[in-house]
Amino acid sequence: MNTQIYRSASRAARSFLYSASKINKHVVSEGRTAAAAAAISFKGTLPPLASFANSSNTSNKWIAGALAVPAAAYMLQDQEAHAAQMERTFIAIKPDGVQRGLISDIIQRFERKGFKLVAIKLIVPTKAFAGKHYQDLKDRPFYNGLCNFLSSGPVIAMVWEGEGVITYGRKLIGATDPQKSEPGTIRGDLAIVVGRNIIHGSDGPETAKNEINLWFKPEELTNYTSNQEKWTYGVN
Ligand code: IDP
Ligand code: MG
Repeated sequence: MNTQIYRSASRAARSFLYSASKINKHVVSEGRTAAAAAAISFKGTLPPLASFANSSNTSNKWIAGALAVPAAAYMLQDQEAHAAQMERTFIAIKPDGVQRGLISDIIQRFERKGFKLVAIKLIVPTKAFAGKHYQDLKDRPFYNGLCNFLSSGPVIAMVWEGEGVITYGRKLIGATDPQKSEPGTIRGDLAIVVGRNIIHGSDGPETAKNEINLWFKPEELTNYTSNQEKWTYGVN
């Protein structure tokens, strides 16, 4: 399916539904329930949405009654597609970043980019937990010291969501060795040596999935639509 057409169609459906909900909340909520049932088996090609978007000269009641169901179906399908598109990554501010008072600076960089925070907590990991997190490095000479360090104090554990957030999160963070990190990156701006590089970020989709599962229970991950999204994403 053509993503661009699909997105515009979904946007039109969403804005339609918003207007319809102002007209008649009861009818629309019934429509949503029906649409939720319909959406389970709804997999076909989308019919044109022009009739939804151009229906302003039609009576409000007719719009809410006749179109709430298909419009809600589009919206639900859009939410599913949107959720499926949106990547998540695990980001942690290590004990050095927390102790140096860099939490807000780091979070601000992800927020200002447009990424969405979907989980956050402050925890002191045990050494065994740190060992699990860094298990891929267990043969490296610095592994023991690294695990001691990660478990030496509070860590801000976070999950960030957005298109390309895994790869771009790593760009925001900068190279592992702060001496090689570009200015403008978190490690480039805020750290000097590799042993105190203040932040962790998942390095790929598989790692992101594993690290999110390691640090968070499923119920700790939130799902919400940010008000910014319609301004952060769009195709012209
Ligand atoms: P990354 O954090 O950029 O993904 P990794 O190679 O996965 O880098 O290493 C994990 C962490 O181990 C680094 O962030 C750093 O804290 C630490 N580390 C990596 N290389 C060295 C090293 O050569 N000496 C000491 N610590 C290191
Ligand atoms: Mg790594």
